[in-house]
Amino acid sequence: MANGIIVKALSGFYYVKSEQSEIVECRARGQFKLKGISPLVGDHVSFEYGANGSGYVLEVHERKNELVRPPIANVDQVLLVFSAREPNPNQQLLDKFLVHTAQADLTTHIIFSKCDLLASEDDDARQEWEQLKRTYTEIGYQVFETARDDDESLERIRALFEGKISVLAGQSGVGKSSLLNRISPDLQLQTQEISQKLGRGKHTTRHVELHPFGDDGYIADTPGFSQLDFFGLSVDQLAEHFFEMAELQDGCKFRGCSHLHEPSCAVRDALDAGRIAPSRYESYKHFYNEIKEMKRRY
Ligand SMILES: Nc1nc2c(ncn2[C@@H]2O[C@H](COP(=O)(O)OP(=O)(O)OP(=O)(O)O)[C@@H](O)[C@H]2O)c(=O)[nH]1
Ligand SMILES: [Mg+2]
Ligand SMILES: [Zn+2]
Repeated sequence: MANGIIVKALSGFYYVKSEQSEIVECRARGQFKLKGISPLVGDHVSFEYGANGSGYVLEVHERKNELVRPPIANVDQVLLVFSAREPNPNQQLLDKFLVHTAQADLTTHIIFSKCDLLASEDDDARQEWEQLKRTYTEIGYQVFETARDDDESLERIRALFEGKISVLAGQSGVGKSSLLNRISPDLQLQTQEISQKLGRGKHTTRHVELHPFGDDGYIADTPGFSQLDFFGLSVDQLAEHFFEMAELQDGCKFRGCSHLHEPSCAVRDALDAGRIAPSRYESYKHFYNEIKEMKRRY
């Protein structure tokens, strides 16, 4: 038996990078299938060689962490890419994704891409954009901005990748593959203009793949998504994943305060005082109801 890491999953095949750095095309054939575990990119696995250089994944080793979307395991950090325009930012989706990665206990940084597209807009639009960015820096997220001809931010992002396993995630068309191509030109990942008619990306990247970066890092390019469901999250855990609310919760009068209607709620007080962004509170309320509704239906 040999050991390796799954670097790509496609049409029922797992591409395992062995300890000798060769890529072995494998099928799954192990006890883990009975337990309902399906191998993910990023999984450390044991495999055996079959005929003509292909192989079989026999065992999936214990995971450090895993994400449902994009499906990947054992990453050190998530870089969430959100474009300033084309497509326009969908803040609720951003907040939802931040809950998703917080639930997986993963460090997440935000990359606001395509900032060059704001240059032609008026002051109001630019101020609105500045406000959106400030919302996330004030919560404590590390925020990066990229633009077509900006090499400086690229260097900062490159430094972030050094020695780590990173995954890029975000809607289709925000420029994930383009960013990786600029950082590692050898990758030559496929990119494509967004549909001007629909204002969204064309789902150009179709699979999750880990690409080696530097001496011991990996970066994963992933397909864009525009929808995300809450799995295994109850309403009373939700506020924990809104970090600016989580740190205030102890100040609420009632234990298990939902921050929706109880009196003496520290979260709503902070909202009234302008210390919590109304957009974030809106997302919280929206998700709260969504989780409730999901529970009711299933
Ligand atoms: N103006 C501008 N356009 C950009 C920038 N980065 C990427 N683009 C364009 O955005 C389009 C989509 O880029 P992709 O890299 O294919 O987007 P993606 O996030 O990988 O999309 P999926 O693979 O579908 O998830 C391409 O036409 C890129 O040239 C940028 O910084 N500024
Ligand atoms: Mg792509
Ligand atoms: Zn409260």
